[in-house]
Amino acid sequence: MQDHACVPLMDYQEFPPEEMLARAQAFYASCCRRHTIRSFSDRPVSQALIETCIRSAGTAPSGANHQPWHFVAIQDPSVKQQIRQQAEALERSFYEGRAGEEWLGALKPLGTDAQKPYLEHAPWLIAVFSQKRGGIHAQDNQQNYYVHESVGLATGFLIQALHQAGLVTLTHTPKPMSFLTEICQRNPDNERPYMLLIAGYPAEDATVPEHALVKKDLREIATFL
Ligand code: IYR
Repeated sequence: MQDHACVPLMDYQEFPPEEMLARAQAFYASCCRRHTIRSFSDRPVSQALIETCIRSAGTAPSGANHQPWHFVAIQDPSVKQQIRQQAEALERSFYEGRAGEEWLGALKPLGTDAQKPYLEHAPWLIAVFSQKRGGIHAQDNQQNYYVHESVGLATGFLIQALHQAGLVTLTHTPKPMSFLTEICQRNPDNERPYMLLIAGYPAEDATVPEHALVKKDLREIATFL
């Protein structure tokens, strides 16, 4: 018995089976062309484009549809400069020992270090925040559920939306990220920084580490019963 309000599913699109496989293959091919980039051009990107990609992120499934996320999209050079300063200070202590040998060893093939010039060069930084309390309306104050899973899904949607639009991204997680709460002026009692995405065009000499091209085979990531 359904005692909740519903509307008929009106926008589902069915495709013929051959077309389905071709569409899945085309999407997979596009996913294969997505690379995490650490060298960005300073070419501007319109706010309208970023807004549309964030709208896509906002369609992600979430616990009780509470949409427990907030995106702060930053193009202001002085805010980007503050973020770079704080992130690089944290990263210096990370690379100078806090990370430990095993972690530093795992990062070696990526060639990362404490220098994060892209935090100023890239046209957009998008700080993703998770919310402990909320609801389907922004002003609600109910418990949120599966917050980490929900925000992870929305962030994945955002990365894919930016890629499909023709931009490149870097997922950056300085540790701890609490400085983002202050710089972005978010409420620390309810919101936690989840991730910082850098978005823009790649620099002309952008590279992809060979290490990042190694993807597990289907048989290693999936089991069919
Ligand atoms: N946050 C650091 C270190 C780092 C950690 C992981 I795990 C990576 O996949 C990449 C980098 C940095 O941004 O350099």
